[in-house]
Amino acid sequence: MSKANWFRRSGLGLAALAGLALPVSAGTLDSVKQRGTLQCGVSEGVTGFSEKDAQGNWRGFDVDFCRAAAAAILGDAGKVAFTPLSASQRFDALKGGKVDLLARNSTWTLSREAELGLAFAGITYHDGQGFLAKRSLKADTALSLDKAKICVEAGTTTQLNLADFFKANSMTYEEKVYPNAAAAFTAFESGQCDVLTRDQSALHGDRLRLAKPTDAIVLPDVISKEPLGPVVRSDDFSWFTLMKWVNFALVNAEELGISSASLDDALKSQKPDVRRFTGAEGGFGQALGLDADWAVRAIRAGGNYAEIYERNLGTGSALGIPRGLNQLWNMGGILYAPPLL
Ligand SMILES: N[C@@H](CCC(=O)N[C@@H](CS)C(=O)NCC(=O)O)C(=O)O
Repeated sequence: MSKANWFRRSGLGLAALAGLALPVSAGTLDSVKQRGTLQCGVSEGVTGFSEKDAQGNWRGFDVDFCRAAAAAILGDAGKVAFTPLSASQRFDALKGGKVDLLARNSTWTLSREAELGLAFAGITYHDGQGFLAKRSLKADTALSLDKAKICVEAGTTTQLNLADFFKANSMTYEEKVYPNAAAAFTAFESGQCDVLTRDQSALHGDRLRLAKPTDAIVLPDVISKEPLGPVVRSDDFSWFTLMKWVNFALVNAEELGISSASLDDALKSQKPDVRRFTGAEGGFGQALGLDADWAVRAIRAGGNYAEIYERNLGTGSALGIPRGLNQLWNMGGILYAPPLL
């Protein structure tokens, strides 16, 4: 891959290319414990995933992952410092040690692991890229977007997939690139482009934010796989293991029927898998460098996967996105967590 192309694919900034973003060595768990705060990188505002509410509190699906991790490690879901990061800033910030964890609607790709030295701690949301089109364009599928003006954010898989899709379908488009999602949205709203392209989950929120939501439609096509998940540096394997198991604990809790409402019953349960989850058996907390009840604390923070999903993205939210692929593997979806064994 040419240097320019590598740069483009990686989304890395100049600081990292110049070697200024020095790798941070192992020991993330100890640093977090000493500091007493988990530093979590989130988006600058993606409805349902991470955004500040009217009171200035961070809310969302990614935010709740950070809180579950802080509760598992520090025993307090409030001990998180959130750093909003644009798409182009996010991996430099993680590599440079500005954050311990990135939970920022980031897609797991080969280049981000092999070229940037990062590791995805599993998948928390199976997404895909879509298009929000002005109704006046009269497009009913992505294949009718030939020659359209399309707004997109820099430093994203979105920009790369857009190019691939038009090339593969022998179509052309006029690309309008913006440094962050807010600028891309404003440009779309003010008519600088006919189409806005983003992960489908975020497009539904964008449409609702338009002055007249009925002026635009989310096209049915999904043109990519966007497996979103938490990201860490690849030089700290214990931290990577811990973040993976926070993710798996949230999913396993749903599968085991352990929710924030039923935690107290779970603590009395005689079922072996539930006892391992609560730390009554197994000693897995210690193996992770945590207390025995780490997983219980993660659930107490904001519930299991289903509770986090429904509150932020599903039935309990304005977005109302059906679980779809993000349903458990034994309920018709593809969400599958290895067992706590
Ligand atoms: N999942 C894709 C796209 C993620 C992304 O950053 N999308 C933009 C919109 S295309 C966004 O949500 N930006 C929010 C922000 O800039 O804070 C990736 O990892 O590259």
